Amino acid sequence: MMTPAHSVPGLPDPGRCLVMGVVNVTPDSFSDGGAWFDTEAAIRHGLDLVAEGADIVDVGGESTRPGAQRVSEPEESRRVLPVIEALAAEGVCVSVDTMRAEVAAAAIVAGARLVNDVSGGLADPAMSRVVAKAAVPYVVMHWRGHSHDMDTRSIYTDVVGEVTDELAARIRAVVAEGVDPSMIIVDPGLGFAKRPEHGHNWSLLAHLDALRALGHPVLVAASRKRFLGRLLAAPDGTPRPFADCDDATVATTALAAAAGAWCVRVHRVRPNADAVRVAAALQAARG
Ligand code: PMM
Repeated sequence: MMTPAHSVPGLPDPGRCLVMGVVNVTPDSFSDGGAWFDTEAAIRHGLDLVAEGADIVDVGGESTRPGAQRVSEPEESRRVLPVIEALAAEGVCVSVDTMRAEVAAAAIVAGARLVNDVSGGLADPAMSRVVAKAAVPYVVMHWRGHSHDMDTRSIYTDVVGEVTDELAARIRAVVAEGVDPSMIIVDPGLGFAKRPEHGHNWSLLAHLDALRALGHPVLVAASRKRFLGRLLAAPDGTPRPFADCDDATVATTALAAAAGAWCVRVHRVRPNADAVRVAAALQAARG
């Protein structure tokens, strides 16, 4: 069992794996689309997640579910900015889940302390400069293209080696744009150009050590992803619905925290916050 390898400037450091709770301000997200689309409901949900033990609340306004089409920049800003502003005003550590530099910049002004970019800087060439200038932590996720056709890009001969190499290339690129290496967090991008039927996500979860060897904190976002629904499929092969995969998510959280993940991104906070505490207690008992 391994403790998280790093603390990140400006973010909480409770000495255990962090818990990032998700607020998707979207009508159509992968796993909780529509539930928090209303601004007031999204703010309430963010505060509830903190009360349940979230260290960070991740606010996103664009669905990245497989096949999703993009929303416009003004619509994305309209969705996320009031929620970020209200949560930050309550003292919540907020991250903005966006691929757009303009949205990230406005979110930082509104109080976001972390930029979570599922494209790792590939979707918007201006993103790394915005992050560098604001000197905020930056989640660089492994990504091979937008959601509408990402499944066609999920071709690997060695998924762990290729994801690690491609993340290393992204780290070099964003550092070349001025991002401070101590602000970079890496994420294998479970479910993004990773196919449940090919075991890509399981291979990555089984080899978090390879990602940790990049020298940056590792964020793991397995919550309610398709590969869990497939694992738990009914006898006739029908995948388990997303919202019924929360117990399996908790299991991935315990295992990822035990393997040294720095943070888990989850939809249901309380059981996952319990799981990271279990992993931390075991680690402490081992000395
Ligand atoms: N997955 C989703 C959205 N944002 N951010 C990071 N860093 N890593 C992820 O794997 C990730 C993300 C899609 O899941 P959701 O729509 O269920 O929130």
